[in-house]
Amino acid sequence: MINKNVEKAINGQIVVEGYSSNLYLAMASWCEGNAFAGAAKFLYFHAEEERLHMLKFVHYLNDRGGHAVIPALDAPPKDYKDIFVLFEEIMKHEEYVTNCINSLVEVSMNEKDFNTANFLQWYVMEQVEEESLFRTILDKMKLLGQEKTGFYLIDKELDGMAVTTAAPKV
Ligand code: OFO
Repeated sequence: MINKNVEKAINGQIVVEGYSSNLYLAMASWCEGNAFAGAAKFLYFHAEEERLHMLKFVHYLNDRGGHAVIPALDAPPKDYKDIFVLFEEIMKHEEYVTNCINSLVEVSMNEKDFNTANFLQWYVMEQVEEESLFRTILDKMKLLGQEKTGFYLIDKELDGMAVTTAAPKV
């Protein structure tokens, strides 16, 4: 039977992953509505990836004899000043998620739940990849410039990246 504090912490992370999925879905919708088809495609993929992050926690908790609770989620923001600001928000959000995962590792270690600590290593590495991915996108945006032509070019770039980097994986 999984430790109660670890169960509570994982249920908290289910909220975070579910919110991440909805956040990127809302961002994809904004992109689609603002003629950024490539960014929309990329973010629709990424929303799905976050849903799988949530699901992986749900299955793990239930497999360990806990109860994964499917939560109500806060509504994500609907509007963004421009696509650069939107990706800056993603970067901040992913840094927040990294901190959440690290706290979860801390809880599992404090409770001597080494199975969970081991399970969480996948997420620890995933956050390294996610932060690196979004940092690269922001760097490219800075290079291309935050004007119409730069936005157009980054949208093309994201269209290609949607296939290669955001394919759902669990
Ligand atoms: Fe973006 O990694 Fe899960 O939340």
